[in-house]
Amino acid sequence: MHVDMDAFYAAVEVRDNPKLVGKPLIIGALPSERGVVATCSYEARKFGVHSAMSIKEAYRLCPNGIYMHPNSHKYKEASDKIHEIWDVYTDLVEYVSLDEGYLDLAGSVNLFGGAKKIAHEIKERIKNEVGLTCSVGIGYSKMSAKLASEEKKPNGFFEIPSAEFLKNLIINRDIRVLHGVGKKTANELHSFGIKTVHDIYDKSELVIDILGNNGRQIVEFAKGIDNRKVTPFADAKSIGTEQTFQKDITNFQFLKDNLVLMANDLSFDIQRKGIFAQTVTLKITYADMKQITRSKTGETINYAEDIFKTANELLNKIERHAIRLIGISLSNLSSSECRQITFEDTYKTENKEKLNDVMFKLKQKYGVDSIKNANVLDVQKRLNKEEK
Ligand code: DCP
Ligand code: MG
Repeated sequence: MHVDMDAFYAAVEVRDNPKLVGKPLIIGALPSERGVVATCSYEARKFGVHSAMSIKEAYRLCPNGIYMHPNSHKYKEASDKIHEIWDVYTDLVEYVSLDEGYLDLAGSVNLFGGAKKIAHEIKERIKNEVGLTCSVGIGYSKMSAKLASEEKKPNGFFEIPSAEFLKNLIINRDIRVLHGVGKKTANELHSFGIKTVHDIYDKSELVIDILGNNGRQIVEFAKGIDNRKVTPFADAKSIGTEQTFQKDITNFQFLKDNLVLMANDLSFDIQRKGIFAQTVTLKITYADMKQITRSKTGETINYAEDIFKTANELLNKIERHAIRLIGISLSNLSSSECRQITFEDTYKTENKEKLNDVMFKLKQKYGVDSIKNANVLDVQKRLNKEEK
């Protein structure tokens, strides 16, 4: 099963403010600021606004829309509740993002009276308990389930029971419908006259000639063959967060302060999922749009201070020009800790662990803002002042 929330960030805002119901709502930044559209309500989509478009372009298309900054804490909170509902039905859940996931129901489907029943129960519970709508797809594979959930969006339900059914459904569609065919691959294939899934059947040898192994995969997907397993979160490749600034930043203390907060958020995020990261990557976009990433791989970590320490080391090594965006991502994720603790460290480590544990539990129970380290408070104060 694939579940995907409808217009997720926008839907949370509409839920919390009835004045927004039925309005074109754009989440990302205000029209006077720079930034990109994170998402928008279906009403705004009618004007051609979509995710990842610049706010400037969105404003040109939809000048009467309502523009808002994202409230990430709120979305995370909603997402947690949604994930908890999924977890009732199976422990094989692959959380793709805050609002999207795959559920392998093979082992539990009979227990709950069938996949269709589970789908409707999940929709109902998310509506009643979280106040949001989602689209649910049932399939015989990951790709078919995902396509099924997209088929009747928003508030949809659809089932693709077999490869035969899938093939009939997509045969005349653009190749972009296939998993693994992004913009770049699509353009390349288009230039050889391969536009629809049908063209892939006709010219499968050519697809393989052009794209090699990747082409072989795409031909399989076109035939409805997809043996990918639902892999629970620890197998996800990376988890990250980033921040685009309203003005270009040359003040490195300001950047460091932002890293502290990001490390704090990421740490809570991965601890909640019970995972550790071995690689920390710093992503920077300079004012001239040049992008760089710098990574460091070491012991497995999940504490905010360890994430910050590595990110900060990486920041100290980069060229110092004006910066437009900064981000941290964590990868090489695993569900078990693996690090060397020296004998002298043990006492210190134990205390650190106890403190972390208590703080983590408080945050889980009362929200991420319920308890903070003094350094995080300091940073927040400094950043608030800076913004004023
Ligand atoms: N998101 C983002 N930037 C993007 C794409 C998405 O910040 N480029 C965020 C905002 C979305 C959320 O992730 O609300 C989920 O992404 P989806 O692609 O599932 O889009 P929506 O849930 O908003 O809409 P849909 O109903 O099409 O699923
Ligand atoms: Mg969605």
